[in-house]
Amino acid sequence: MHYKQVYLSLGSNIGLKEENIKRALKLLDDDKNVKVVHTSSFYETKPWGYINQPDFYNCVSQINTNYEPAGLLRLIQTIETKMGRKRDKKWGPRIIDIDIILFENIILNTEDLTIPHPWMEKRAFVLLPLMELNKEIVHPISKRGIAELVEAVGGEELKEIRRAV
Ligand code: PH2
Ligand code: MG
Ligand code: MG
Repeated sequence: MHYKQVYLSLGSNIGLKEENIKRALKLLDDDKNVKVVHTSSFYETKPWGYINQPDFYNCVSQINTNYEPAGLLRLIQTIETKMGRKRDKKWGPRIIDIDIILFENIILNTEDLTIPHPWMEKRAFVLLPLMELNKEIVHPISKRGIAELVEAVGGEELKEIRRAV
């Protein structure tokens, strides 16, 4: 089996946020083609993009998988639906959101999937947990290192995010 290394961002801002993320990680790991290898701390974060909604819990997990990107996306959508996620307002509140951030070093642009995740370089709630997991990460397109990306999102964003206890 050839396992590929993938980073996922998980987020929840409805109901029991921490439990929701843990359940999603369990459902991912239950799939025989996915192994959840490392998970960052959980962070409590201010809503980004559409700000009139509850705070989020966010984390990043590194998984090994032998799915191709489209197959992994299908699994993610099945899990999101099973957990009660509605196909909802863009950037609005959600029970669970699982996004593919990096998939090996591939660059992919299809109708349903853009890898690396198109907003990853702007989002402290993705970059900080990602750096916690691996300080060697380099963005496959911009070639910028993770520490440089964290620095670039700046102080204000980083102030809004703190480790959940
Ligand atoms: N997800 C969004 C929009 N805004 N803000 C935070 N803090 N965390 C998220 O996971 C998030 C968001 C759309 O997926
Ligand atoms: Mg998503
Ligand atoms: Mg998202």
